[in-house]
Amino acid sequence: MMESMQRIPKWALALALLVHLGFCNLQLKDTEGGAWLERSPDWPIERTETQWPDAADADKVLDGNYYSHWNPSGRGPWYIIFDLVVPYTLSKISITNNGDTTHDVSMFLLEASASSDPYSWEDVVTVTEVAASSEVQEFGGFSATGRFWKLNITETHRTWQPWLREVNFFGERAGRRI
Ligand SMILES: *[C@@H]1O[C@H](CO)[C@@H](O)[C@H](O)[C@H]1NC(C)=O
Ligand SMILES: [Ca+2]
Repeated sequence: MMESMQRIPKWALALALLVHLGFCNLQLKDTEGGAWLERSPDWPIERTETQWPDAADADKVLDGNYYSHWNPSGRGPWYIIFDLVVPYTLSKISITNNGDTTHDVSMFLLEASASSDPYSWEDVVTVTEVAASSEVQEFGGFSATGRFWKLNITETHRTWQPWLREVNFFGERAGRRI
């Protein structure tokens, strides 16, 4: 057994390994179904208002700038409705909290709707354990399709309004398979 193994040239083993890794990669890509979406500041079409529409409106969660955040008014819940323009099937969302605990999201609901006139909201996921942290936090384990997405922040760690730095969506255009 050992003797016959030793006769296989090293380059052939390396090649087999590379082919194997490549294959696994492709499979992974396929089961994950998508990518982190390129975002547009025009996506928020409704949101809880802010006293600082220039500096801290909902578009600030989509600008790729860690240092800008959405600072909505009121005592909650606070929400943003995103219009992704075309339907997407999403399977993950990520949010970046401020990291000061006081203004960090602790719970949110995500809902999807195919249309806006009227909306027909369907529950997608309820997340009850968002950490008080300024790290990017990803939440998956769902798959839903819609053009309109509602992020409803139902609780923060200290009941103050959220200072939400960033939101990202992972998925792919609905009805399109690579
Ligand atoms: C957000 O969730 C709360 C609790 O379920 C609900 O009362 C409220 O109406 C929701 N807000 C929106 C904009 O859907
Ligand atoms: Ca930002």
